[in-house]
Amino acid sequence: MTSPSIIDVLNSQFGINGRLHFELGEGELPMAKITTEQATAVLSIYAGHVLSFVPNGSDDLLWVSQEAIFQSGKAIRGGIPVIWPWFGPHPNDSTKSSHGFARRQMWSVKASMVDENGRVSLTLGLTENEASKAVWSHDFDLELVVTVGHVLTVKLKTTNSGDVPFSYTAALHTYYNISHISQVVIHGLENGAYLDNLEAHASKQQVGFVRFDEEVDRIYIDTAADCHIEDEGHKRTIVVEKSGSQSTVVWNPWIEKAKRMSDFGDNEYQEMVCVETANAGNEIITLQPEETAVMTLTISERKA
Ligand code: TA6
Repeated sequence: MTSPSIIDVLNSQFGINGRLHFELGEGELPMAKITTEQATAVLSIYAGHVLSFVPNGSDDLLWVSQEAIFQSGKAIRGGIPVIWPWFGPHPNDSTKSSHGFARRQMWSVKASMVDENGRVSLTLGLTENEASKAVWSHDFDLELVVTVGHVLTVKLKTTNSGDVPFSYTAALHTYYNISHISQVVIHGLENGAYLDNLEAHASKQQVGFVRFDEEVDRIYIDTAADCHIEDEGHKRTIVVEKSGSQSTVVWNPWIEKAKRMSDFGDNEYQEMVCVETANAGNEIITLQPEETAVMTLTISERKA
C-alpha cells in the first residue's frame, strides 16, 4: 500500500467537488485549480502564488512569462508574486535575495470554502522556518486568502507571532496581461509623488496619466488610490482596487532589461505591465507582538 501523495492528501482535505481540486503542475509543483460560475483561477501552493484569473468569456487578467521557471527556490515570473518581508534589495545586506523570501518557499494549505454566492476561497499559510530564520530572525504568521468570483480578491495577512516588534515592507507584485504596452494608459496616479528606481529613488511627480515609451520603475508613495489599466487593444479596463496599501509600484522593463532577464522573453515587455499593491519605499509597517496587518487587492475587468 503506497502512502497517499501530497495531491491525494490536499484533495481529500481541501478539495471541493467541481469547484476546487489540486494537481501537480509546471515543475511538478502542487497547483490549485478553481472553477466558479463566473471565473477560473490557478494558484501555485509553492510561493503562495496566484498564476491565473480568467473571468468567463475574457482573456486572463494575469500574465506569466513563457520563460517562467517553476522550481523550488526560484521566483515565478508572472502572476502575483508575494513580496515579503522586504521590497527590493534587502535594506542592509545585498547578499540576501531581492524581494524577500516568501515567493521562494513552499506554503501550506490552511482552508478552503465556497460561500453562499458560489465564490471559492482558498487560504494558504507560511510561518518562520529554518530557511527564513537564516535571513530574517523573526517569528511570523503569513496568510494569503484568495477569493474567486466575478472579481479576484487577494488578502495578505501579516501577524507578528514573536515577542518583539518587527518592521517589513511588502507587495502583491502583480503582472497584468495587456494587448500591447503602447496601448495602455494607467489612471489613478495623476499628480502623485513617486520615487524613480531608475534614478536612485529620485523624488518626482507624475504629470498626467502613466504611459509607456521606455523602461518605467516607480514607487508611487502616499497613495491609497485605485488604478485603472485602460487597454485599448483588449477593449477593456482592468480595475485594481486596494486597501491596507500606501504605495503603488509601476514597472515595465522595456527592451534592454527584458533582454537581461533569463526568465523573461526579449519581446515580452510588450504584453505585460506590473501595477503592484504595496507598502514599499518609506512606507514601512511595524507590528507589535500579536499584531496583524492586512493588505487587500481586488482585480476586476470592465469591458469597453
Ligand atoms: O517592482 C519593480 C521591481 O522592483 C523592478 O526593479 C524589477 O527588479 C522587478 O521588481 C522584478 O524583480 P525580480 O526580483 O522579480 O526580478
